Amino acid sequence: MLLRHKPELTSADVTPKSIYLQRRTLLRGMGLAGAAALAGTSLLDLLAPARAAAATTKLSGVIPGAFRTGEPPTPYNDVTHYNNFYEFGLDKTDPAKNAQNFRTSPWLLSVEGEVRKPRKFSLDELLKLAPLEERIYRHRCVEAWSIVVPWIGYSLQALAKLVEPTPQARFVAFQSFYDPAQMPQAKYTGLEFPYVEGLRLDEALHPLALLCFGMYGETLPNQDGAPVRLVLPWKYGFKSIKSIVKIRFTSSQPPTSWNLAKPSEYGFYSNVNPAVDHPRWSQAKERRLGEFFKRATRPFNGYAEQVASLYSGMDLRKNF
Ligand SMILES: Nc1nc2c(c(=O)[nH]1)N[C@H]1C(S)=C(S)[C@@H](COP(=O)(O)O)O[C@H]1N2
Ligand SMILES: [Mo]
Repeated sequence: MLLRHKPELTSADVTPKSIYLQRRTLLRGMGLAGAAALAGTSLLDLLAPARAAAATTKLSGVIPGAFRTGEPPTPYNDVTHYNNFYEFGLDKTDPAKNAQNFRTSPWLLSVEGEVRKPRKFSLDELLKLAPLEERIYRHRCVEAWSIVVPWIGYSLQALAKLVEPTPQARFVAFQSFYDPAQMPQAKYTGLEFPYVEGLRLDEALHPLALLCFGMYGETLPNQDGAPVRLVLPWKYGFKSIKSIVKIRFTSSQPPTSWNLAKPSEYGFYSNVNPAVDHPRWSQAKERRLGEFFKRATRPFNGYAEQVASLYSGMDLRKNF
């Protein structure tokens, strides 16, 4: 018998966090230079002290999804200790420290606005709404660093279908949780809170747009947007809003946090575009966390084949 179909394994099967961490401990004992060469990791990464992570749990029943870049995932420790989550501070190392005691349970996500069936979902309801897929996406921050992450979730489309958007729905607005008592660092960052984001309806319904609950086989660490966030791999990282409590379907274009803060630097669309520089730096190259040399940034972060048609006829210099 020919075994033509073979199941692809997910991170939960082969590379749970424990193995990432065990491997690091092992390598540390081998002598740094040799270990770094063997692992293909940067010396800086190995020299970093072992760092605590907020509690996460394994997600079960995760199936390999259709979108899986062949590139190797960025080490878990880098993805969880180099974050932007301004509610928990300005520095990349702040969220891992300051989000540890963030309370993410119970959690309610309200889906409302131009929909026939507005509804509040508990996290358990959300986790059962559609099969959980592992998708390995490239993720490119506007600050020119990038990561490759095995995310877990399903297309936002699945949730949208359930609430039945009305014909008036043309955009989708997203809002993060905000509690100044749990997030005392937020007020020093210069952004307004709660953090808000938005998409055109067709962008939100694109199969690549991921409603995300986990990564590397487990639930999201707090600093990465627990318990539920967006991941939009063709857009700059700030569009991928974390710790979402509200999704509102609207008839007009919603405000977005970075556009409110600096409209000359951050537009509504924010598609990854190496041809359009940020006013203060080039967007032509990026540094993958854990690597030394920069690599070229690709149009739509390498997802042009899937998403470019959403923007046909639009001037992407004007609509940045
Ligand atoms: N609520 C909220 N969501 C947010 C942010 C934030 O400050 N607050 N930062 C954004 C930015 S700028 C980036 S690059 C990504 C970072 O996601 P990561 O830390 O999981 O890599 O989250 C985005 N989502
Ligand atoms: Mo970012």
